[in-house]
Amino acid sequence: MRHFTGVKDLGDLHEAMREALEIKQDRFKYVGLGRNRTLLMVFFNSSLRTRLSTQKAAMNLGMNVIVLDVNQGAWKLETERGVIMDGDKSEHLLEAVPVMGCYCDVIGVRSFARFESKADDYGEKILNQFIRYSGKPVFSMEAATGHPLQSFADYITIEEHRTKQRPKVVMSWAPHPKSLPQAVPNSFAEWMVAAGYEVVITHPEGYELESRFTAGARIEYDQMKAFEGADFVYAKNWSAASDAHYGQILSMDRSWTVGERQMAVTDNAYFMHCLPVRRNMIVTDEVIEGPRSLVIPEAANREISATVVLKRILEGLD
Ligand code: AN0
Ligand code: CP
Repeated sequence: MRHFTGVKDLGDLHEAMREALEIKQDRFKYVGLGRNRTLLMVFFNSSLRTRLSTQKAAMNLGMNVIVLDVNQGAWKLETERGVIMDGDKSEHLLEAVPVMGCYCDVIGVRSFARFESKADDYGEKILNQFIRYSGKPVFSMEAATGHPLQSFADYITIEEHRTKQRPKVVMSWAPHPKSLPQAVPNSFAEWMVAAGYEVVITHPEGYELESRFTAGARIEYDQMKAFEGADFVYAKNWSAASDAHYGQILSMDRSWTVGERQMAVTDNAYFMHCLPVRRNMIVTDEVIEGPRSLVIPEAANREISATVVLKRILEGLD
């Protein structure tokens, strides 16, 4: 595998799952693979889990790791070509990216949607500049439209806990005070359909995701109806994805906060969230602390998904 930006890059999901379980049983099995190889992790945005789990994954594979927080200590970067750089930005991404590529073998990039232009975000402008100009394999650590390392970890977590051949997986929008990207729900929808599960997405009107991510899932605007008989509930906030309201908050309706009322109509569903989560906005204390909450196992599986992805990229190096 050269780059990793979405589910398509992994190929057969069952094979990926087999590798994930193999690594979970012995996470240092491939420790020789990354010898004298360097991972550079570039963060344009904050992170707790991705930062730690990806670094741990690289260490499992024997790699060296460099972390760059672009907004803390690096030069402010211009991303638009053709700009007269007489403002506060000292360096252009078009030089910075190939320079970063000089010092490493693999690059992980976190660059959230900026909500300035839907075309730029949905064209994955920043991630694609890394792919094009770094000369190195690049993987997404959450980009503008997807968070595949998270969805891979979520997929592993569901496979470990499902008791039915084809579980019902419900992704529910929930309220949040700030505009959040669609990356996590886009990827989750795409992966769950690819996994072959019964996938239902519920949200207030106006929060429709792009159909290229949700194709194969059923949209149900009534949250309680959506939750009926669910085996897994995945809560997440996202902002509007439509051209007319891109990046906007259209609802703060706290009746959508996932609590005992909604969980009561499920088939004793597990609760999932990628974290970080705002308690009593997205989910009540009782549900996230309850015996069916999988938020910590999901986070733990981030190490596993990242190890599989890095292993595959290392295997593809010359
Ligand atoms: C981010 C998001 O919703 O995309 C990261 C989630 C992994 N969340 C926040 O910014 C709170
Ligand atoms: N779930 C996740 O990606 O968390 P971080 O934003 O803390 O990395």
